[in-house]
Amino acid sequence: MAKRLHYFDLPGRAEFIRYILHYSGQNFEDVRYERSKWPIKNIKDNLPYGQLPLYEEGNKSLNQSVAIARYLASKTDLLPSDPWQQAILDAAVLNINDFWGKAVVYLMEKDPVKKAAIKKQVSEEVVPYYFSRFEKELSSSGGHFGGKLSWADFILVGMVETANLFFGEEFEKKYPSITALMKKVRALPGIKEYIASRKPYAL
Ligand SMILES: N[C@@H](CCC(=O)N[C@@H](CS)C(=O)NCC(=O)O)C(=O)O
Repeated sequence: MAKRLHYFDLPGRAEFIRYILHYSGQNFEDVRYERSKWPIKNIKDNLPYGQLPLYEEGNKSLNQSVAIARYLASKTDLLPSDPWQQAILDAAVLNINDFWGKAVVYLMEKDPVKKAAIKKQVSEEVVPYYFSRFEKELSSSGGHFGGKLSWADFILVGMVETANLFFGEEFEKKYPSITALMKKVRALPGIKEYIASRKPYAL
């Protein structure tokens, strides 16, 4: 069945989905739109909520990045079968989402003075608040959310890479377990080759 992922030519809310697809060796069409040309009216108007990513599988389609990632993970070893373990990972994913929800305000702001103030607040307050907690959770459970490699790990890596790109930082550098997890995920079979073949992202 043909699989297609639509997003911008950016990591954002699609890179963790791309990672899951590459890790699980799936063939898919990685459709990328140029952010500078958005909104592309005939595409946006046909999206169920006007936003990307959108995932298509045969004649079915799904929006919401986390739902797409969880669905794809459920066909791999990245989603455990135990409901409690699943809930631990859902909580981790929602915590990462909460982090990004606070950081993304920076991207929306157009006023340069306000933008600089948000950047400072994200770097000095939001990142330390969330990253120290991610670090604690990872270091107390063998380097992974929930104790073993999962889709939640992929989401953290994708969102830290996104934050780094937009803020021009390496936010993970003071956090050894986050750094180690990023290194590990990027070296996984399928992901390693994808990263090697990928053009560097630019804003
Ligand atoms: N909760 C949604 C958020 C989707 C979203 O915010 N998409 C943004 C890119 S990350 C988008 O499509 N922006 C362009 C627009 O709104 O026209 C998800 O996780 O998929």
